[in-house]
Amino acid sequence: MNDAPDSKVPEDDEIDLRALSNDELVEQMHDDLYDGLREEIVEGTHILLERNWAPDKVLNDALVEGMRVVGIDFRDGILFVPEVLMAANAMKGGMQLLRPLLAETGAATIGKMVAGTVKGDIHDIGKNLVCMMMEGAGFEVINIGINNSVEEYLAALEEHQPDILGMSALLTTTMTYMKVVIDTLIEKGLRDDYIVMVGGAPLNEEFGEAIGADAYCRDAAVAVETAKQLIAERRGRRLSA
Ligand code: B1M
Repeated sequence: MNDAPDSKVPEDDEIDLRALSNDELVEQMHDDLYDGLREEIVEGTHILLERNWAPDKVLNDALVEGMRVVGIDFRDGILFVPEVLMAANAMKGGMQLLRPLLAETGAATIGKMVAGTVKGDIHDIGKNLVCMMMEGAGFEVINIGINNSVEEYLAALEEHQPDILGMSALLTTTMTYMKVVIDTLIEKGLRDDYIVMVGGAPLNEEFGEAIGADAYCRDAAVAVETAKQLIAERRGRRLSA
């Protein structure tokens, strides 16, 4: 029998993240996210970046994938709200590091977006991801946070004059508020001034169409591609008008 201590597991049982291979580290980060360990997530993010991982690879492989598992276990009643909150907080720690790096990879501003989660809804991880990815792709993003009333959306649109209004909802009970915002834009004669993009787990293509949005975006990557495409189409129309 070999009594020598495992070199990767120091005696105080703390795992030395730096001693792990990339695959082991990503797996460990999924576990740490699940356990809501913010410091470990920040450290793991640092290490992967030091190992020259692209920021979007760290985001997708280590953080988003970890959060997906958290989501499944929350849905299945294995995790509860406080644990999910801790996981979300840990994820935010990693995202804080990645945000400026993702933004740096972008070229000059190619458009402006005001984005926020709708009234009654405090979910912001996905919306923040979309904002980060849009910044990374070169958009200027004004993130107006969570629980936005129609008045707050309108005030932000007036103040920042963006090309795009992005709305996020994670609850079936709040997603219908997107229609309230779009209908108000129509009432005020402002609808055609903005591209309206919507997203969030309970939405789908049909819902986006039914409420009169320009696009439903399944995820942050789709949001970036859709935004680029719709802005190009809009600018093309203006040039030919
Ligand atoms: Co909430 N929650 N939650 N939650 N939560 C869900 C959404 C839920 C599906 C969990 C479940 O039951 N399986 C469920 C909703 C059920 C329903 O409506 N049918 C639910 C519930 C019920 C609740 C509460 C009511 C629980 C309670 O109190 N009993 C409560 C509601 C509070 C409120 O908002 N008023 C609540 C609270 C919370 C926490 C506070 C604990 C926490 C939020 C922390 C935070 O955001 N700061 C939380 C979390 C974390 C989740 C889950 C587990 C994960 C959400 C998430 O961050 N996903 C979620 C389960 C799930 O979705 N699997 C759940 C990761 C994120 C990257 O994905 O947000 O989908 P997502 O964003 C994606 C795309 O959707 C898209 O791009 C993003 C990135 O790729 N996208 C857009 C999103 N917004 C976009 C906008 C765009 C474009 C694309 O515009 C341009």
